Amino acid sequence: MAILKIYTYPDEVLRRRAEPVEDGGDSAFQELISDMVETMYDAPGIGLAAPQVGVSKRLCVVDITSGEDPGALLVLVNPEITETWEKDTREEGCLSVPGFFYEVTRPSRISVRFQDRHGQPAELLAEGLLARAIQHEIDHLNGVLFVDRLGLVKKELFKRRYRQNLSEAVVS
Ligand code: GNR
Ligand code: NI
Repeated sequence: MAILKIYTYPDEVLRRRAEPVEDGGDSAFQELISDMVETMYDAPGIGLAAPQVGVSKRLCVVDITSGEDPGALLVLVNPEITETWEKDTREEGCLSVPGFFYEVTRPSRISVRFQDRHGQPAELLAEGLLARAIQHEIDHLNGVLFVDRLGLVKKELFKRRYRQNLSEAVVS
């Protein structure tokens, strides 16, 4: 097990469309999953997508209990949203955009089709924070960050603040 480096905005790996997983069964893949779970709990975060650790594959892990409930861990391989219902606006953050929190509007309930860590097909219905986290992670697999879902004015404000933040970090 290992804690992996989390890539941050504006790294290019966060912008790529990740490749479907075809080697689901092999041991290197199982090790990547374990390392991602450990990295998510260490961060701490409620989700982590493979591109955030520099791996451009369609894989993410989610646990909205941050490890409190051992049964709450989800490993989603090649996840796809098949249906959505209603909308909801809540604050989001991202381990790849540290220190920034903005309200994002997304569907409040979703149906997701995916494979588990052993390649078995599965489907789940999610709502609330779980639905939000899964959508945030699937966005990562498509090269989309939560700040891309802000309106133009807020997005420009974000970029300005982020640059300011980065340049301050260099001098101090
Ligand atoms: O830890 C995280 N919290 C969070 C809060 C609201 C909506 C989405 C998230 S996901 C985020 C971890 C992360 O960046 N996953 O990609
Ligand atoms: Ni994120």
